[in-house]
Amino acid sequence: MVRHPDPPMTGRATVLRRLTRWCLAPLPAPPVTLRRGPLRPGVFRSRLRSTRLTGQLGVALGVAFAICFATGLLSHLIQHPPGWFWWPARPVGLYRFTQGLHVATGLASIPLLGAKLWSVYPRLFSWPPVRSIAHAAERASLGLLVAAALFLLVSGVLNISRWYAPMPFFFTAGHYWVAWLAVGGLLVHIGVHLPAVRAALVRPVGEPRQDGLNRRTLLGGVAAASGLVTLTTVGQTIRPLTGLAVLAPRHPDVGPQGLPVNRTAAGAGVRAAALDPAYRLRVTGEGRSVSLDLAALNRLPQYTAELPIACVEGWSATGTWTGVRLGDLVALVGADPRRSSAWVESLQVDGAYRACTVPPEHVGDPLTLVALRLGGEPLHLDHGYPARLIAPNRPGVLQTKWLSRITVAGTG
Ligand SMILES: Nc1nc2c(c(=O)[nH]1)N[C@H]1C(S)=C(S)[C@@H](COP(=O)(O)O)O[C@H]1N2
Ligand SMILES: [Mo]
Repeated sequence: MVRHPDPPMTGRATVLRRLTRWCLAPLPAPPVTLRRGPLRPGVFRSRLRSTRLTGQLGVALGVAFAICFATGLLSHLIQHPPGWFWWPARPVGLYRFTQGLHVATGLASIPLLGAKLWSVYPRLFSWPPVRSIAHAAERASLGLLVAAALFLLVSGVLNISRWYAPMPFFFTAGHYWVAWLAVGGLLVHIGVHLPAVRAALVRPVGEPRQDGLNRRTLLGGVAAASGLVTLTTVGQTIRPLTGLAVLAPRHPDVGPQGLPVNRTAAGAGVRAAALDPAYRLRVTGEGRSVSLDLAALNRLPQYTAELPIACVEGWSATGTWTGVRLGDLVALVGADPRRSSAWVESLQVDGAYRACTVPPEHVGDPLTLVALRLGGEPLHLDHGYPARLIAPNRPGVLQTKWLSRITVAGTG
């Protein structure tokens, strides 16, 4: 009898089955003489640790990370908008809220992550260290998740403290890409552990009370720590809590004209150009161009708006800004503000925040100003004298100071 070869599907299925079996096959146990120190049996005795505790901390941490990731991704999209993305100019303080939430949930995650790692770290020393290839892969992905989560929290804290020396990479790019690694690792982690966590979260009937009480005390302590971190930092964006913000690196009312300064004129190397009597703001449209000195800017209709500076670093503060509507300048060169975007450049020659694009929603918004005054006085040199951009619902990095040129482009 002639034997036919297996049809291709069956062949592939066999390979898959073999691969799965190979991945799950128990590996030979390492020699018992290696079982020393924390690898000895019964070293970790705390009765506080349980799947239930780990699960509850995991749920809290998962929620905090999800909010942190969503708000961080939003901030990234606003700063680097792909074609499909759209961000409105109203409500005025929406970005202030989402970015405040990003930094607050990140900070509140620190005690949660600490407690969660404490609750599971004995598993690092489980015996045998790897049971199978699949087990090794799961441990590796968990290692990646823990490393990514620690990286995000540490780099985030360094960023809001404006301490860049320990970060030999561009903060925003590193923070952004590692967030994707963390999300991938988190999804794998949730997929692997969901059944066990779900079972442990449904309290088994007749669970001894005293254990539950201890666990609750611990959870209460962790919640209190997270709450305390939030309470002592969130005042950098919520004005009535400013007095409590002892851990916040920035205070929203400390700085020239009662407002913090992110980068000074000296730091940006623009002092001379900003103070030069020959200063002009050049507005260029398709085929038309105007050049305005400070007196000419002051002669245009002036408007006042209460708008926050909402820094990506989590601090924010409201100012009373007065100046010319960006839409009026765009109209001066014959363009329709509601159908134009503007490329706004600073006197600053280099640096990541020397220029930005203002999309039509913001160009056409009556609150988007080329501000000449703050709190009724001419802008302080460090707040962008002679003229700066201030627009509703935008990250601080997009509120360009020391404007030199506005290039208008129609959007059809
Ligand atoms: N030209 C220029 N504009 C800039 C910056 C900068 O570095 N260069 N920093 C931005 C950032 S990150 C913030 S938060 C705001 C802060 O404005 P303020 O210093 O007036 O508070 O300015 C923005 N405008
Ligand atoms: Mo900022």
